[in-house]
Amino acid sequence: MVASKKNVAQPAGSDSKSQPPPSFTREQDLHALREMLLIRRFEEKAGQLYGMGAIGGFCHLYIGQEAIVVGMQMALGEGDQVITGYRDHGHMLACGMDAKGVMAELTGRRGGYSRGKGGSMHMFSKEKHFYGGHGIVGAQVSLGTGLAFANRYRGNDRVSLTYFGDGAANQGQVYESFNMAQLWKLPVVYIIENNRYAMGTSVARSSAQIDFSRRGVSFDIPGEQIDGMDVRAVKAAGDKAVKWCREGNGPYILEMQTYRYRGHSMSDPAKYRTREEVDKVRHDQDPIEQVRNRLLAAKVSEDELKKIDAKVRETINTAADFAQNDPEPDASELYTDIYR
Ligand SMILES: Cc1ncc(C[n+]2csc(CCOP(=O)(O)OP(=O)(O)O)c2C)c(N)n1
Ligand SMILES: [Mg+2]
Repeated sequence: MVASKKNVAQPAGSDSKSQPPPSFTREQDLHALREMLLIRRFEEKAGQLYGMGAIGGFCHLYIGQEAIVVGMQMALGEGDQVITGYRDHGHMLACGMDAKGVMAELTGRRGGYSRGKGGSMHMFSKEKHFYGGHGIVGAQVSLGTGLAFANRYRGNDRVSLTYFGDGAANQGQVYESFNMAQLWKLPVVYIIENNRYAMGTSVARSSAQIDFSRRGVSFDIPGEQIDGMDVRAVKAAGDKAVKWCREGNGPYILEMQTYRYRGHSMSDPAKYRTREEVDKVRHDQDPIEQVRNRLLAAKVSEDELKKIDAKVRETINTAADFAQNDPEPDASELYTDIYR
């Protein structure tokens, strides 16, 4: 995964092709570490609970991709919005949603964000400006563009971060959205999380143009390929793209080159890639290890890092306990919050 860029209609001063990402302060690295660990430990626990039968239905883990949502969130301001597909636990935690509420939704309990009726793919938080959680591949792209349209219409300066996968990038409504977003100069950053697979289909087998940063070429939407395993590169790209949108220049595309360590969902035969491929990315590019190593090199002690991990584990264990002990929704909830 080389962070090469083939840009179109680049904004001025954007040629950072061979430059290393700007460094983080120690505080930024510590923050990124905490946030990424929170997501990883949450997902590991969700995987365990699923194995125990405490979680039913679909469940898609985000392990390996943590640097993307954490880096992008560091580039946002209050009121900016986030929308994504079904691999959404990391996005919610990065937005500041409570791990207890997310975990309890996975287990179908009352205290879940959708009162236990939405499950893994369908949670929302108006307070944290998180608009879901969508199971239909690509559907969130037109909705995210709609959020940007509303911002433009209301004349505020909010930006919509619209996340989708390499597989979703081949859906038709994505290009209808691109057209309208550029036509009306809508403030939306399209973040394509290229984790190299859509279920069991590799990008090479499914995509005529595998440089996703170029998917906006015919609409004149600028795009960049970013090393999505390096939280500093993500944050720097996020800063630039969000600024571009906030200043009224229209949409921006960021292709985040990343990798998912686990299967597509909880049932995945894993026959489409080798164990060695997964191990190599984990070993060479893990987003959390990168930050840990930087912090150790900056003389942050192993002990301090262990304390951070212990605190994160405590948060996750509390969330898991809550999610297993909170009552299920009352039967009368079957008839609330639904279209009839
Ligand atoms: C419209 C639609 N078609 C097919 C599916 C089945 N499906 C669920 S996930 C998925 C793959 C999407 O892959 P990608 O966009 O790369 O996201 P990733 O799972 O890698 O995060 C497919 C085909 C669906 N949910 N919706
Ligand atoms: Mg994918």
